[in-house]
Amino acid sequence: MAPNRRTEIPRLHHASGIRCIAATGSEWRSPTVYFIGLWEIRISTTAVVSRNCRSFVPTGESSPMKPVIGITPSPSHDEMPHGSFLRHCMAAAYVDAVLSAGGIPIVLPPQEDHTDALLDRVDGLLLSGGGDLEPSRYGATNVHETTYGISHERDQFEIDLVRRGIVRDVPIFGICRGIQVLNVALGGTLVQDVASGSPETAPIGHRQHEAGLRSDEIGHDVRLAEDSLLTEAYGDRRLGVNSFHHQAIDGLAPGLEAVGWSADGLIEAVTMPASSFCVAVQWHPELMFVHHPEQLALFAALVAAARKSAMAATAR
Ligand SMILES: [Mn+2]
Repeated sequence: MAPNRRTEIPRLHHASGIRCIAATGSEWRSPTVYFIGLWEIRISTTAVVSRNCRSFVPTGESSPMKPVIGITPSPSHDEMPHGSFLRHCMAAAYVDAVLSAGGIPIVLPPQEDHTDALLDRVDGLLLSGGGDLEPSRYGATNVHETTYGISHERDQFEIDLVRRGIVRDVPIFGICRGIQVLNVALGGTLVQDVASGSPETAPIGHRQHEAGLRSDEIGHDVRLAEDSLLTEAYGDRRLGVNSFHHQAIDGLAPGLEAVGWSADGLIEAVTMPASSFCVAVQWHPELMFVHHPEQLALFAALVAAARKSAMAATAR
C-alpha cells in the first residue's frame, strides 16, 4: 500500500490537513518520505510535514478536524530593564511539534479553580518539561541539594489537570517533567537525583549536555515493551533518545505501566492502560523530531487521540 500513498500525497496535500513548518519556498522539492507506524512524515530541505494516515480522506474533502492541544508552560523569573517579571514560558519546539502533527497548540498558564473549565476547552493535554516537583508532593521529607526550579503553583495546576484529565479520559502526553508529574499526581514517587543514586545508574549519563551532546542528538537507547503503544507508534522496540533529566520515576503509581527502560533500568516511558490515551516519556521528542522524524510519532498519536475524543464529544 505504501507506494500508492506515496503517489497520492502531492496531489492531495493541500486538502488533507498536512502541516508545514519552516517552509520557505517550494516545499515539495526532493522530499524524503518516512513511514512510521500509521503516520507518514516528509522531510525536505525546506519543510517538515506530517499527516495522520488514519484521517486520510482521499475524496478531496476539507481538512480533518484539528484538535486543540493545551500545553503547560514553565515559570521564568526574568530581569528586564523595566522591572522583574514572572513569565510563563515554553520552548517553541513543543508548539512546532503539535503544529507539525496536525494539532492546534494553546498555552495553559497555571491558575486555580479552572481545571474543568480548561479541560472543557481542550481536546488533549501536553505536559511540558521543566523544573523539579516539590519532594513533599510524593511524601519525601528530605530535599536533595540538586533540587531546582520548584513552583508550588505549577505543581498544583498540573497535578489537578492530570487527576481531572484522567477521570475525564482526556488524551494526555507527558514529556520529561511531564512523566514525573503524571506519576506523582497518581501516587508514585521519584528518585531525587539519579547520578547520586545507585552506582549502576551513573554510567549512562542522563544529562547528555554535560557530555557535550546537543539537544537533538541521541544520548542513550531505550528498550520498549512488546505490544505497547510506543512500540506500535515507533514501529521498533529499540529507540535512540536524548536525555536531560536528573530525576526519574522511583515507585510507579497505581494504574501506570512501565513500557520503556534505559540500560541502567530507569523507567523512561509509561502508559496508563485504563485510559484511552495516556503516555509519558522521560526524553524530549520535541527537540529531536526535525532530525529524527520518528520522534514525531507520539505527537501524531496524541493529536489522533484528541481528534477522536473531540469528534466523539461532538457526536453526543
Ligand atoms: Mn534518560
